[in-house]
Amino acid sequence: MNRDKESFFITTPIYYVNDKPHLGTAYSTLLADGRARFERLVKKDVFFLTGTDEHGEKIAQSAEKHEMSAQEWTDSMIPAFKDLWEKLNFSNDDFIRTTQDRHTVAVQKILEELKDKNAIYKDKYTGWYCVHEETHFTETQVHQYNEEKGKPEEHMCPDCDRELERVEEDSWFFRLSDYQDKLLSLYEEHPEFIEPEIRRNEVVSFVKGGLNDLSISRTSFSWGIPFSFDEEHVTYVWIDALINYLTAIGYGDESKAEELAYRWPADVHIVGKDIIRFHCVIWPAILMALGLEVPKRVFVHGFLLINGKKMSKSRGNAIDPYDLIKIFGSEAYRYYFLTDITHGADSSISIERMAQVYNADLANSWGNLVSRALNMSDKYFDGKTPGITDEQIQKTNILSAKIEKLYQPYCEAMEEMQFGKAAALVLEVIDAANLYIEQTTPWNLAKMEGAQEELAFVIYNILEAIRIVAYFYLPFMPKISQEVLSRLSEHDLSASLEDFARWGQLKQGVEVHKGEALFPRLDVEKLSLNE
Ligand code: ME8
Repeated sequence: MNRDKESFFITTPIYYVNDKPHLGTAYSTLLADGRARFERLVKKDVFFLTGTDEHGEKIAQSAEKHEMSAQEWTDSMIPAFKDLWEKLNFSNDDFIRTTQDRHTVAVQKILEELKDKNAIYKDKYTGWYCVHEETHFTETQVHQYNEEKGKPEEHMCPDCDRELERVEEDSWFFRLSDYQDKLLSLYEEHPEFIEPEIRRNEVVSFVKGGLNDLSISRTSFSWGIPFSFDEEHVTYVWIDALINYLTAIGYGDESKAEELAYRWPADVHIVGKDIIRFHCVIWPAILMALGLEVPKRVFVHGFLLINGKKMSKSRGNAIDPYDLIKIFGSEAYRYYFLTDITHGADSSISIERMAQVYNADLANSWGNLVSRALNMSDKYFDGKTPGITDEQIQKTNILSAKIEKLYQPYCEAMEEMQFGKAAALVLEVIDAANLYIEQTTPWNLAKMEGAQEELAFVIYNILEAIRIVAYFYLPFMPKISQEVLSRLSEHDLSASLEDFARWGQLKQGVEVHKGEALFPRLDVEKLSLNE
């Protein structure tokens, strides 16, 4: 917590532990990481939260299948998440697990608060429950879905078409039906609360259709957080899960009251389109009931499709993120998923496309530029960056002019989660620098008598463009950017993006390290996941 700076609190969904992390969950986390890294560059005080959702019937059933206790089972799944997140260089500031004590404290306190405020009540619940989706459905919803399918006698889940469980038990209910008007006003007064617009429209029409009170406790199993005032009841896993966003910033811990006030409301919750009702309807209603502010924004991303089809193990089209990392490396993995996908929409991904992007943007453009420039600097200036006059630095050239126009639109695109647009702006500078090399032909200048000053000017400009581009690429490829900067003897990366991007700061006469090729070209014909 640094109160001199503006807080920026960003979250991912917390993932169920009964599945290994996969392309989809890695994607949500990557989007949050790209944004978190950008916000750190513009000097916000970022708190980036991710973690795991470990309670509920689905997890309890998985544990039983594996002949483990629920806690043993969830513990055994954590390393897979931590390992992949580390491989992809995610910079989360916390990793919350809903089985941690701090979370039990926060959930129980919130339930007590909701009870004190008369926002919850006890009644009988009869209805249907989907264990896979961890979602309740009313008689009408189930009937309507199955009738539309032409099988009115069946009780399949409207979301995933699996068999539903009949539930008849005592339950605590949250008065969600009280919040219809308040939620509709929220969407209207703050259209930015749900982005993109297509998802906002979906939520608005859902809420306009009417809201039922929500069952928030279960008595039929015990793997959950017990209500402190009614211990037979465990908390409905979605209520438990949503509260993680408050637990992590200190809800329920008196000593962290200041941090809570500083961090809340969250700036962005990143979620997939499958969980918008929880985040855009139930969550703000709970917060309203508690008298807390609602998050500033829920950014909803689409689903990744593999060659146009939904990815799933049963279809056999799932791609293991580790296989992609093996072929492309984790930095190119990040670059591809951050830049080649329209983040609000469903997007097809493929290895072939990934290889194309890798070869075009990374091997031929960025990698090639760095390698040519560093080689020339090494060759013509004795392994050092060239020295030039102040007058030359001030002289506008095609590259400094381009860089001057980069900061503003790049930041706007990053703030809108349009990472592809932001990266395309950076790539324009790289293309311009490669063209500048072709046009200025430093190799000819090197042979020409009296052209030494001009040669120094040209190489300086190219290296300066590289220095600045590397900084703009930090949210996308942090390791490669750091590597490029260190090859230019640039080790202090603490400046703000705006300061760092000011033309003319390349250190003169410092060592340049040629290094290995950053992105060796891939032979697309020979690519195979089984290599
Ligand atoms: O829903 N493409 O956890 P979960 C893109 N525990 N993203 C995908 C995806 C795909 N094909 N498949 C999954 C839960 N995701 C709850 C969340 S939050 C308080 C509780 C991403 O493990 C997407 O973000 O099922 C989706 O929302 C999330 O994984 C679901 O993860």
